[in-house]
Amino acid sequence: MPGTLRLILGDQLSRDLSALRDIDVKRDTILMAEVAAEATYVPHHKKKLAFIFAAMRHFAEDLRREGLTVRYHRLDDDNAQPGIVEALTEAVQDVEPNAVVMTECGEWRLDSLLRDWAAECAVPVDIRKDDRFLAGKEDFAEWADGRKQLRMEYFYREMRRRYDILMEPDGKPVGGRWNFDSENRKPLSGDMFGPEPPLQHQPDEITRDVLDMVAERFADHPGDLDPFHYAVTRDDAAACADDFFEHRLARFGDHQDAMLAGQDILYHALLSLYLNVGLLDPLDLCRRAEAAYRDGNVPLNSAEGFIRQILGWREYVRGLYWLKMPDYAQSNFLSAERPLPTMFWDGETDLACLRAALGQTLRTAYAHHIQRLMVIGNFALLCGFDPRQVCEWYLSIYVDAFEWVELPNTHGMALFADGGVLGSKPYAASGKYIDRMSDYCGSCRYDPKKTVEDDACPYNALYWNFLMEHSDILSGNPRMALIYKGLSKMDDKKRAAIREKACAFLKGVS
Ligand code: FAD
Ligand code: DLZ
Ligand code: SF4
Repeated sequence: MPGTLRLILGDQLSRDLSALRDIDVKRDTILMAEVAAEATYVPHHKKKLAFIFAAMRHFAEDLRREGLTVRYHRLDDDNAQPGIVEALTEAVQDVEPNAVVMTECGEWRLDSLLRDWAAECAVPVDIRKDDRFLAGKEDFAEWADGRKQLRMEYFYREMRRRYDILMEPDGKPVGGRWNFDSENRKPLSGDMFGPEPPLQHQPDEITRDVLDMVAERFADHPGDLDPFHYAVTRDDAAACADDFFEHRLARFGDHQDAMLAGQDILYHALLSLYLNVGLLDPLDLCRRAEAAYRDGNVPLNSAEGFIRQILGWREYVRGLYWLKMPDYAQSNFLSAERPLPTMFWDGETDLACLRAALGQTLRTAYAHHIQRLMVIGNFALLCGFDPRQVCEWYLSIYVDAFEWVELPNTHGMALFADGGVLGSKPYAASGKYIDRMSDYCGSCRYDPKKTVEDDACPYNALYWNFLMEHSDILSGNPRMALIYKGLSKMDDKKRAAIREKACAFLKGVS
């Protein structure tokens, strides 16, 4: 009797994935395929490719150890398949299954290809919900239905209630407030230089094989491949989570928005990559953060801040992605059309903050949220780079980047290209903000306190110029009222000087 063919994609490496739940060990076949189409639809960072392929190969080994049959295509196999659809078609012919089972795909692009393939398939195809997420697509659509504006904060409160996380028995939030964001912006302090570097893993033989393959086949992709220390198994990812809970969570809250030269991670988790491919479970991390607070090991602003990122933001952006795609990716609210300059791919710029954030990104395939949002994203917003090119860069370059999470964060949060679907106002900021939240400016050739002088910080003129350029569509935004009030006090001479300074800078950016 033929069994079922079960597809597992590179970001579905969870043993309790819906597609694996009722597996028949003796009869069923699991299909996993490293394919060129997924490896090259954007030029992924070399470390991202190595992470995904190494994690896929280790996961396949774990399944085999359980006695399961895994049909695994390596990219360097003789029978490598060009894409997931081709791998499926060949497997259906060879295995002759009675049905195909898969878990819905994370990206709209591949999801529609797979659904088209399923509609034509000779055997029944069961596409199951991805219940690793805490809000289903339908839940989110129901929550969004009839709301004039979608805002993460209200969604987050519902999720807190639904999962009973950081809640008092009377239904009120622990600590009397839902959100301790205002306590997540402590400026730099002298004792911040001390977090232990996060746990690093040494590549085993399987990973070393992958590293050789990536070095050979993807030499033209961006980023450094070596050294490679990311975890690629569930156990090692769990050790990374333990390391975060033990050494960094306690100060995550206070210093979430801080940036320090030479400190890639600070008190951040460095867990998004493991969550996004299925090696860690989001609910488990939220419950552990809550327990750490209740046991008196971490303050409330840290536990709540961390939980808000996962139970709130992560679920919210995923819900919004599926609610709004495919049109979401097409909008360009600020008509930004400048091509993305080469510095994004080679890191070469004399702006110290940008050089640090881009350099770290190219080296590690990781930057923390404020670097992504307020240094790189803010620069792209103020310069008016084409949102499609910016989004493609973010999708390529970060080890945790899958479109369902990358696109809302980049297109919506960082670039305001969606005109306010995700957030209520653009995250535009001058060099003053970066100076307040980081120590980058001290070693920069520019001065964050100056705007039009020769050595003035470019972010300053770009910021005011951005506000002037878009005043027709932004000045009416109530959350921008104070900023535009400030601008209205600026005399014409200063405005003209700022415009000239910004234009001169933009001319030099290519
Ligand atoms: P921490 O800061 O320690 O946060 C803990 C966890 O919360 C993260 O692991 C992540 O799972 C979740 N989280 C935090 N912020 C967000 C957010 N805004 N959206 C969704 N989840 C969040 N995150 C990705 O996972 N993939 C991306 O491709 C991605 N692209 C981004 C692009 C831009 C322009 C911006 C501004 C943010 C992007 N983020 C993305 C969100 C966030 O920056 C990363 O999740 C975070 O930096 C990952 O590092 P960490 O694990 O140390 O996170
Ligand atoms: C990102 C990625 C890459 C680089 N390679 C593969 C692959 O070879 N095989 C695979 O099954 N998945 C890969 N992935 C992850 C997919 O792109 C991902 O499943 C979809 O984009 C949906 O999120
Ligand atoms: Fe960045 Fe401006 Fe500070 Fe230089 S002066 S590090 S460009 S914010």
